[in-house]
Amino acid sequence: ARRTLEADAAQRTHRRLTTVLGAPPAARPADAAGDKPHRTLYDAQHRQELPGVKVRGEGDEPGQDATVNRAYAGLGATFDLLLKAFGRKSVDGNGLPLVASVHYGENYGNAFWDGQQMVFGDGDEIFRDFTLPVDVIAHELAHGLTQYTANFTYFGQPGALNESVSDVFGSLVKQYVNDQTAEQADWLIGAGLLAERVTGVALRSMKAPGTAYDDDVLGKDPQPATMANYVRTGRDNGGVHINSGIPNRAFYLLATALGGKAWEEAGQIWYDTLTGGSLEVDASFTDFARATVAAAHARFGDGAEQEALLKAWSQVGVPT
Ligand code: ASN
Ligand code: ZN
Repeated sequence: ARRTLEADAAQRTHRRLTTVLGAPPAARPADAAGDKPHRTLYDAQHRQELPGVKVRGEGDEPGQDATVNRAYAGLGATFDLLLKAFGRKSVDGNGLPLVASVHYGENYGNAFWDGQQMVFGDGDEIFRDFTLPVDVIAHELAHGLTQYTANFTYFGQPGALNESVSDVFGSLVKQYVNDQTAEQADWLIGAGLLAERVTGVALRSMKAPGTAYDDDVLGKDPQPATMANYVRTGRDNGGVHINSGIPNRAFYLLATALGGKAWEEAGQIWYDTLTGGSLEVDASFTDFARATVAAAHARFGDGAEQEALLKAWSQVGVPT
């Protein structure tokens, strides 16, 4: 926590200097200074045109639509974690307004970040409403965070890193909302999203990749837990939602080895890595792992963090 405060102080100093030097203010609404969220929710009314009809703006009271209210709260929770844990003002670090559309399409069984906003479907025969799990909301918003930082190319290993970063911050937001330690967390992504008829507990498990579901319709969770089982495929952009299991588990191993609130140390290391500017957009797992080691060293020095990190990457078979 001490080092977080130091980082905050450095950032404040930087901002002051920037102000003195007269950098032009970035374009954003006058009421969005960046330390408060600026959320706008739209109802796509089951069409596939974005954004749809505006149904809730920042500060508006909750309405009748629980989906809108969950999305609004989930965006707020993600914004809060970024600000309180990492001193970051919204996903771009500059108070970016957060936009989401719900009720997208008919029986739409997915959610996504389209490069500018979040989009949530109501689900189908396999998935329920995609706003139900807060980690899924945070996952989509974290694609925006990645876009504004490391910007990992959405294919193969950098694509799996892109997906994994969204799962990591998705899980951290859920743990933050529930005030859970790493030991208390379930490390599931999308718990409660699977329809009743599906045999499974979630979309993915960071703790035990490959065990989230095993179902007649959905098939078996295809995620590997280590490099030995890395999946080479052309599907899913080269398995971005599959091989993300490997860095996901590395994060879980680190966070539980360190104990306490996962965003304080493990999350800080991932955040520093993502925002550190040392990674190429086509980073491999090893590039990323080495960058986490450098980030941990810069923030925490030689110590338990460094040791636990090297062990975590070794356990999932990623060479550092
Ligand atoms: N829900 C998915 C995701 O955010 C959508 C996609 O495949 N890009 O990863
Ligand atoms: Zn994703």
